[in-house]
Amino acid sequence: MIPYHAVDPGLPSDAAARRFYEFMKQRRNVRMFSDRPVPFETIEWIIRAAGSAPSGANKQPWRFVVVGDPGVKKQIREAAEAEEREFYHRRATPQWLKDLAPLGTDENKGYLEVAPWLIVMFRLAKDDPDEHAEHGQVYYPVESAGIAAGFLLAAVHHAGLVALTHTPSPMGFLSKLLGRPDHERPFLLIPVGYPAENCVVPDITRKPLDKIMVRV
Ligand code: IYR
Repeated sequence: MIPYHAVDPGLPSDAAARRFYEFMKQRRNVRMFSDRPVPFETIEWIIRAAGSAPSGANKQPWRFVVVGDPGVKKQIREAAEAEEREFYHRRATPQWLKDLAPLGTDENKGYLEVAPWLIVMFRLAKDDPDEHAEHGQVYYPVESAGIAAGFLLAAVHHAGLVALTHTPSPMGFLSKLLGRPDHERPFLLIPVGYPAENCVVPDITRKPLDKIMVRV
């Protein structure tokens, strides 16, 4: 065990918490990206932040595959759009389509080529192999990856960039296209970049506190 030192926000906790809320509520999922370049080093810092998340038994069951190559981005776009065509025209239930309508989404995913970076996040179903090719266990990998994804989105926002939590379904094509091993399972496809100049987002709201919190 080593000593733990809390951060000093320099403000009372309620003011500090409120400031962070005001910052985070500005974050939005964005589907209109600029092709303005983002340095790779920025992406590295964002992924370090994501990788600082807590995880089951500290197994850190995640991998972040960073795609900047235009040819690979094109392949991902084409494969994602093929799945999305199936989704919008066959797989989605009428209720699902109705629930998505306010977001104005469709099968066209041009942003997968426009955004300078795609972070393809995988969760590990087993730990990475050791020198004897033995895979250790991981614990709560979905919860762990979800927490790391939240850290990643906050880090993107903090850097003045935007992202989208995109889940083309099924996502198996990402394993194939990126040549990932079987113990890595596609989790989220996250384009990252600057917003387009004319970027707009759906006019949606978040539930108020009394709808999400219960005090006992
Ligand atoms: N994957 C599709 C559909 C979609 C599903 C959900 I749940 C969303 O919150 C948004 C979209 C798409 O990306 O268009």
